[in-house]
Amino acid sequence: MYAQMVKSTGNLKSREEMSPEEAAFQDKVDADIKIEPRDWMPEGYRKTLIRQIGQHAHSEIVGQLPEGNWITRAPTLERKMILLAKVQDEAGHGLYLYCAAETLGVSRDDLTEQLLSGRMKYSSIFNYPTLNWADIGAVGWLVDGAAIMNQVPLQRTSYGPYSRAMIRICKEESFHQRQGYDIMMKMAQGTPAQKRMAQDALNRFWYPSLMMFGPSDAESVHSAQSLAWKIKINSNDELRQKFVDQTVPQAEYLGLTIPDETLAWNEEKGGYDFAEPDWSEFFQVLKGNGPCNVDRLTARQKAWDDGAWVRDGLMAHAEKKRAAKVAAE
Ligand code: FAQ
Repeated sequence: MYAQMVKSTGNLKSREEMSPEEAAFQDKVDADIKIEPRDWMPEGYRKTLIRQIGQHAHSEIVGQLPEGNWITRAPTLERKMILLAKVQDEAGHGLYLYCAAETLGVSRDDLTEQLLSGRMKYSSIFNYPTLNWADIGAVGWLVDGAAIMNQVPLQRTSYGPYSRAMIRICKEESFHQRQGYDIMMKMAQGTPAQKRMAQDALNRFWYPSLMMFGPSDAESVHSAQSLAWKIKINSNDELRQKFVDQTVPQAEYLGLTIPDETLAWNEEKGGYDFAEPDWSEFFQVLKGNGPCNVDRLTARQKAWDDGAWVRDGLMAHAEKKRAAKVAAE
């Protein structure tokens, strides 16, 4: 349905333009039959999946950095254990997703190289700093909240390995969102200074969280084709609207104010009217000019360089085993 409303509609092939393989592939997708690694698939489908799954994997890995920064500074032992578990989950999510991407014929090393050289993106949200403990609450509540809104439908995505990875990931994301909301609840019900910190974190993370869903449908380059292939199940604007509708009552319960004076319930559409984020800021962040882009990539480059001896050791061990096997034959 949304395929008609998004930017790239003009590039979609009609049935008549499809080759017999493409038409048979589209029939499978339309019938909700999962596409598996050995099945025939259009090259564009494979490339789009590598891009989306790879970027998603990078987001999980880079997404550990803003929170990892606060593990040593968590206010209590319990909060530290919870945050540690959450950040470890994110590493696991990255690994499931790299494995899903590898089934499409790309190696994890290649994906990492593309991230470090700036040829592949990761979610814009992780280029914003976490300045204090309330920000960790806001990340869990809003960033994981937005991530779940996007990822729950992706459990039904057409590519089998991606869909199965998302089912596992979504189970853990719900706990992540709860832990963030729990931090916000404690702070919002705390001292006036703590409540001010919670409001300030909401003020800073609200619009970057809305940007997580991607540009408006009118500007989304990939949506029409991705929706037709069921790589994406919902359009960017549709998910952004659902996120706002879900989050406003949660903010009200906390006694916090969404930083949007235009926010108003629209009876007719059955959802909130809300202000768009500053899209010029979004595109600047994508170009590498966000507050933390340089820090994030520097940290990932250092991790990659520091891990070189482990990779070299594993390769040497594999080579030794291979040579021993050949000698025994
Ligand atoms: N950031 O045509 P569209 C998490 C790019 S959750 C950066 O609409 P598409 C969990 C897009 O790549 C976050 N770039 O693109 C966690 C394209 O550029 P390209 C990760 C963005 O793919 C929580 C261009 O703009 N989740 O990590 C963004 O159809 C807490 C045009 O856009 C996923 O990746 C953005 N926000 O729709 C971890 C979910 N938005 O590639 C730690 C899976 C758009 O042509 C702590 N991905 N771009 O150069 C998706 O659902 C889609 O890829 C969208 C974008 C919806 C993100």
